[in-house]
Amino acid sequence: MEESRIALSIGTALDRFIKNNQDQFQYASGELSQILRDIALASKVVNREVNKAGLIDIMGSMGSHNTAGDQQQKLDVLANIRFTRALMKGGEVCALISEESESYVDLNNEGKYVIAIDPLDGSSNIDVNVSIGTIFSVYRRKSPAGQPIHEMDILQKGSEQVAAGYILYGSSTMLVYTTGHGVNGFTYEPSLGEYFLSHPDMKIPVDGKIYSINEGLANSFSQPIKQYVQSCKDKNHTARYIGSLVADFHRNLLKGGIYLYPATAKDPQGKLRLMYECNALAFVAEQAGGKASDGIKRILDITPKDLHQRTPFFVGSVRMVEAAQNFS
Ligand code: AFP
Repeated sequence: MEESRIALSIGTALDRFIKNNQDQFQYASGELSQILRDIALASKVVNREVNKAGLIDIMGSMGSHNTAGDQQQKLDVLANIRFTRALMKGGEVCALISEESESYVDLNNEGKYVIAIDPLDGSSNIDVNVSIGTIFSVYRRKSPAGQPIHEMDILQKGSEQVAAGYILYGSSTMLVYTTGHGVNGFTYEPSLGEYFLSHPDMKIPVDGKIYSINEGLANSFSQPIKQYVQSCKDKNHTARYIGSLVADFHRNLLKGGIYLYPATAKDPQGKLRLMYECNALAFVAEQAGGKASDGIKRILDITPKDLHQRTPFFVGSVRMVEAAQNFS
């Protein structure tokens, strides 16, 4: 009886974990905890819809483009609505930056936190049933509450994040986040509707054997990037590229590896967006003992000048990112 499935412990639910660890946070008033709960809740709704893609009319493109010029998929728009609503409800968040909106949204409230979010990254993979993700960063507002949002609240460096993470809608759905005290991963148990701690204190291997880069663009890589990729081949490393940043990042976090999106002829600043793609994953990577760089400097030290700014992005195992930098 003791060994039957029903007698086994189901582990620590996300809510309990957040509550138990609330004191680690410098401003432990419960607001950040509530934001994490809101993100988790919205992700469950998005997960439900993602799992139904193909059955109901939510696949395919809206026929419109977002600020980055990418075709908006129906699920992109749906995910944006879900996360925005969830984060607006409690009053903890005063401003939202999203891949799907040209400008930031000032919520005109007393909230102390600013969120940057890519509600559904890798969305061109939706229609072909490949993993996609949500990426989020949480910052503390700098200007006094109750006034209109100021540029200094929005254009903060990644090093000023107070929390960040991602949700991976993959073979299982996972929420991985950090509040600057290590990285913890939670797996969604759909029959209970809860996330449970499955990957406590995640650490990325110091070195790895996986390199993830869109080699179809190799003709337009700089010479140093070409040389680095060649060095990976010379070492018989494994090439893995899903084209969904969260999925590629997550695999490398678990197994050790590097993800690179360098400058290309089409995207001379790189393709990925600093504020709602790179910063969050850079924070998670560093908290897991890894490294994130634009090829020269630390991602978290870049002062953004624009909401939708792009940057070259090298992230993953310390030794691999350092080796790639040495070629740059
Ligand atoms: P989409 O959201 O337009 O699919 O872009 C995904 C993404 O931002 C990131 O998740 C991928 O790693 C990267 O772009 C893939 O870009 P390439 O198709 O140029 O390799």
